[in-house]
Amino acid sequence: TVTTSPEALRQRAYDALAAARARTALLTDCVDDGELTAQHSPLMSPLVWDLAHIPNQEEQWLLRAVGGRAALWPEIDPLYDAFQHPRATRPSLPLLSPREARAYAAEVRDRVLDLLGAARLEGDPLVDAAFAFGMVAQHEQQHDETMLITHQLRRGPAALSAPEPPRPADDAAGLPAEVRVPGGPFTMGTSHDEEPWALDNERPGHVRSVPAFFIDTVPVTCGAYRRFVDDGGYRDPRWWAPEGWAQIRRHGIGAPLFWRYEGGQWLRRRFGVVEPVPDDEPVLHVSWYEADAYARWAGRRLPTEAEWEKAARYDPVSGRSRRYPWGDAEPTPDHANLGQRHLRPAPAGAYPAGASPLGVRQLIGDVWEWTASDFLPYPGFVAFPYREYSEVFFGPGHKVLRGGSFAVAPVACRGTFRNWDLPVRRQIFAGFRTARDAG
Ligand code: AVJ
Ligand code: FE
Repeated sequence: TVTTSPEALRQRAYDALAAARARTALLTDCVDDGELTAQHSPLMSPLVWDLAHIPNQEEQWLLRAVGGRAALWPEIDPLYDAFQHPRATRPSLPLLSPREARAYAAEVRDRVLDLLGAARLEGDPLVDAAFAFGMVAQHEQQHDETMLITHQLRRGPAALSAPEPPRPADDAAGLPAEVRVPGGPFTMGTSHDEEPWALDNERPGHVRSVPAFFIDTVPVTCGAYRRFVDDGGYRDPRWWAPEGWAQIRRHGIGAPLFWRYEGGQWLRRRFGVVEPVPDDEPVLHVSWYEADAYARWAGRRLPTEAEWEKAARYDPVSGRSRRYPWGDAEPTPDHANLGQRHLRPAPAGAYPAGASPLGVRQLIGDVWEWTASDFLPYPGFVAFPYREYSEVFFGPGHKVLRGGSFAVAPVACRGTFRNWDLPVRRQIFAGFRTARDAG
């Protein structure tokens, strides 16, 4: 089911690298140098940090690790090591200027394309099926999503624009609120044979069993979430995990990030524009604690990570797990809202062609979905190619998110893809859906 000819893989790698670079340019050419070097929020790096971190990682993994070349500019490595400098302190580092960062990125990319043209794409796990090239394209796209979060946090007039997402499907109003997923085993995770560019934490594939459960057909909408807010949900400790209650009290939180109540209605700020909160759109910018509290208020719970993946991939007819809810084919604009094609989630009930075999919608794209689960390794996990991608984050401190937002590129999104973050995090493009036991 997956492309395997070396020429097709080489082309796929070229295309993935080019798409990532075009998006990086889109995100950074629309603002001036002052905006690139400013810190728009202590939660984020200045954009110019990402602009040079991207080629620095590309140089380390492709030119040095795969190509065996010497470092182009070894003294800058520590500046762009995410573990050495927290985001809040990055503006005070002697970073490359926007012009230097762009020149560095172009020089690295020129050499990478020469390397890709000449590399034998087999024999070593780093180059097998162009893995390292795919990993680097995914890395750039992940930082593009991070830069889009910085755009959302930035004050001032909009710098980006995009067409509106599709309307809900004709049958959306008649969809059942929830779907029953049968109990029993299914295959969770994947392998490099099935998914050549899967990252280490998605592997290995293994059998999991989950009891039967019900899961929401679509993500929780702003309209549903507003009822929780209006019902006093943020003032009642019954719904909240103790640490979540402490966070909302400490910071005076009473609604999703970017929402405000004004003139008798809920408004939100979205990429520099203030607009009424749209009732039919999946809710965004809630922490894990807010998602958990809403679910408890609604008499439900968050799905576990295994439940989410079974709902997304399990085909009850064949018994096998698909690459995506709709099948094994790569995402098209008919399947899912991905790649920053739109600057918002599509309304609940859109993308009927992207539904899972059991009829669950919008699992891929629109909003990252918080799950109940801690970020943990699968049985047999092996860190590859570096511990700092996944392994150092395993543990109860991070919760898993699944499915990908409108800001995730197709290359960094699939039924097995795992994201994670702190349960207090709100600026990411995260929402959720709820579940309940069927028994
Ligand atoms: C997987 C999205 C949590 O952005 O912190 C980027 C991805 N890792 N550079 C992050 C990543 C190294 C990572 N997440
Ligand atoms: Fe990075």
